[in-house]
Amino acid sequence: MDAIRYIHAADLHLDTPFQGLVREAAQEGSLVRLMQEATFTALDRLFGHCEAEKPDFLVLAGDIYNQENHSVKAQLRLRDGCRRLQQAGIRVFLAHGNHDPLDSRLTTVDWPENVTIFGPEPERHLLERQGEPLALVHGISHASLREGRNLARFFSRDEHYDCFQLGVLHCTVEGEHKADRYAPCSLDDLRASGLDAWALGHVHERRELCRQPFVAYPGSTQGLHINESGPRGCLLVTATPTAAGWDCASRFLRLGPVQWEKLDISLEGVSHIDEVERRLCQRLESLADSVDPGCKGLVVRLALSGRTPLDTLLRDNATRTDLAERLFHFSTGAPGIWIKDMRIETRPLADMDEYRQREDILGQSLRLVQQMREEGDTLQRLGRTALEPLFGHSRLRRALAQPDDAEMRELLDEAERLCMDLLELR
Ligand SMILES: [Mn+2]
Repeated sequence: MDAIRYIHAADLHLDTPFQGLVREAAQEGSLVRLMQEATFTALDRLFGHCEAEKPDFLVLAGDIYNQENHSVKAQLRLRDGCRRLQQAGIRVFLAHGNHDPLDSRLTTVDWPENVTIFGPEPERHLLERQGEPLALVHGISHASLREGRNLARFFSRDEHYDCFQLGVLHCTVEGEHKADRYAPCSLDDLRASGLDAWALGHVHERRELCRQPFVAYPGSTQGLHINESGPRGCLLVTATPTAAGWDCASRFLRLGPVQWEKLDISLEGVSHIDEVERRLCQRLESLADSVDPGCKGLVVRLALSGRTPLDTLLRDNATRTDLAERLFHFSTGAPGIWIKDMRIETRPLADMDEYRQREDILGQSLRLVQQMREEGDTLQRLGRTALEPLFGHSRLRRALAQPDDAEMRELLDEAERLCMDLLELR
């Protein structure tokens, strides 16, 4: 038996509008167009890689469309690409996920013959090479928006075929994403199927969960928000037969042209605003130098930290606007850099110990802050009381998530800075 090669992509979220971002970025036309087309550029690159690498087949493991009512644009662009692959003799296997379940409103698209769309019940499709079985591809689509079934348990190896067997599934492997329960399953469920490999979708971070069977999430093809940073793309998997089963190795291929990044910049001891500008420019330049040529745009969150006498100045909105304006020329570079926002997490240079010893209300407040920092219980007790009007409110309670420990600590830091700003006589 020969090696088998397939390209595995998932979570394409075609036609994601990036509305909020596009509204904010109104001043820079080319970046806006880049964003609006980003998920489609990723798709075109995916088909380009298929044509160049000539894998045996392509797998799309769910959340192909961003919305339930898949846009006509997205469907037709996908169909165009599948036609290209038909010309190249490449089969396409497509499963639907929680963002694009089967019961959602589908426009009638006449898919070319090389495309297989999995239905709501498990299916198996045989691929042959020169009349010999090459691979058996198992798959299923989410039937509805809230697919709560353990779909992995529907899969089992077909012993009639002595060939590579792959499962295609949009699911949450337990321990990966605690909060959501879309088609949950465990790694043991996947192993129990007896399949040689799994091409999964749903988790937007690229992750290899197991070597044998080979279980992987390729991650989103284009980062969708600031928490999906770094290059995004698909996996080119090569499965080689060995005495002990199939040995799989994957290679990452970048697809999305827009990359999200968070830059933490320390201003510890910096006392001149020129130096702030210099550091920001330097970091943005080295970020731009570090990315591969497939990155055409960077959307960046800047977080400024450290103890600096400029703390108060930096907290002034006008300062942030002025600094952002000074960085605007980066937007026309290659790649173009757009500053999404600037977070000020700096602290004043003051000698906090000295302040804490004062007998006035500022000293008392700062001592209390320190106590809350050291004793988690006090922070929880006093903090929860302070937040009670929000979380006790019948309607707000449903819209807000309770802050976790890290968020409570951030709130405490913020409160400390407010005390310094409001209670210190200047
Ligand atoms: Mn998704």
